[in-house]
Amino acid sequence: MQAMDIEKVNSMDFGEFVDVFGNVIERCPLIAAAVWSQRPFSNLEDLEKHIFAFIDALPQSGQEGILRCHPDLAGRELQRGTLTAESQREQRSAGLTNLGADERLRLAELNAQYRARFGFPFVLAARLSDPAAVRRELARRLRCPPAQELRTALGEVKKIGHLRLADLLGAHSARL
Ligand code: 2AL
Repeated sequence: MQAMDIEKVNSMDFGEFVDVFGNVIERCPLIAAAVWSQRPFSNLEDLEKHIFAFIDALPQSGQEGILRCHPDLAGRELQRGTLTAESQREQRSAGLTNLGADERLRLAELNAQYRARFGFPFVLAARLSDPAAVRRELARRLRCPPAQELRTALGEVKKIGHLRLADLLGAHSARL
């Protein structure tokens, strides 16, 4: 999709806005739906601020729900080809789409341990990572206290959302 400016965003009706921004937070179009009523936005950062404030204001169950909407890294959905377009691109750029069978199995084991310990999937901004770093972070975060881990994971959700928004709004454009 072509990069767009903030005037264009502010002129979108509800349906268009949710179509365009519904996956800024993976599989959570409700967030875009809620934030639409807070327009006009002054710029990309302002739109992002409203999205993040919505996440921060959720009860813990809602925040965990957001994490649970994320597919595993190098998991079954990648194998089956059922990832969202954004997730597919991120996992590919992290080198997770062409792992060897051993490495995939090792990650699946760590992902399963993580999910068993915290009750939600391991989330990390894949575009800023690579297979070795994913494995290292998974092993490290497995040992973190649950309250801290929830905060870390939501921070990663925001990094993913930031990069997705930047793609949509052309953050490098002179207009912004
Ligand atoms: C993801 C994903 O789908 N994209 C990304 O950057 N991270 N999933 C995850 N479990 O971390």
